[in-house]
Amino acid sequence: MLNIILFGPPGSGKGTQSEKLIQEYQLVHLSTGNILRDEVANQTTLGVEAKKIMDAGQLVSDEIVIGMIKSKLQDNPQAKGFIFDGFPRTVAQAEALDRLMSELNTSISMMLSLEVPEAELKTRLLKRGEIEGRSDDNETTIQNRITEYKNKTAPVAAYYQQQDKLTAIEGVGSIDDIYAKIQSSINSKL
Ligand code: B4P
Repeated sequence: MLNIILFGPPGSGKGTQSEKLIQEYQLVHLSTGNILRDEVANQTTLGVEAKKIMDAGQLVSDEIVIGMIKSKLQDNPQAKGFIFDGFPRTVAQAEALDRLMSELNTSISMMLSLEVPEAELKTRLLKRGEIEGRSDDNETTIQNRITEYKNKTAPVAAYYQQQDKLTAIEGVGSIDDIYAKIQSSINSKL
């Protein structure tokens, strides 16, 4: 199985590049952000709670997102592999993912980390806020999301570096140029 983690700060292009990857490599796309936004849109009990946390720019609890990923993995027994987009975001989530992968007799193949300077992240997310009206794409929430990333999510890269699975990708430039770099990283490991 090909199991890829697409990693990076908010606005680094994880969702954007995932769309291209799933088409080419026929992987199942698991975006915890999208799953949570579906819960919000459907006004489930989880969605109502999650909306408050997301609008504050904080991370939803590990227990909830790990449970969501576990159930999506069980829903896709025939998958050729998975692309994890926005998960894991804490070391506890990374450890849980390793356990879930080993229960499926597989493992994480690689983590691709999109590197983008903070000023560019803010510009992109403010622009998306104007275009799509996402309630967490405003100046205060964006700053909180970046702070949460630095404190809780950035250490996840070291976790995969210790396993020799981390590849950094320069995430500034055209979407197609960035995708070409991702493609060549994946193809060199296939
Ligand atoms: P996510 O949905 O994961 O939000 P994100 O990090 O902002 O998205 P992404 O990084 O994928 O956006 P993209 O760059 O593609 O999470 C939202 C919230 O959900 C979190 O804050 C948290 O509360 C919660 N959550 C999610 N997962 C969680 C977890 N595991 N644990 C706890 N809580 C969790 O797009 C950004 C913009 O940049 C787009 O407009 C795009 O068009 C643009 N863009 C992309 N590439 C570009 C490029 N090369 N040049 C210019 N613009 C580009």
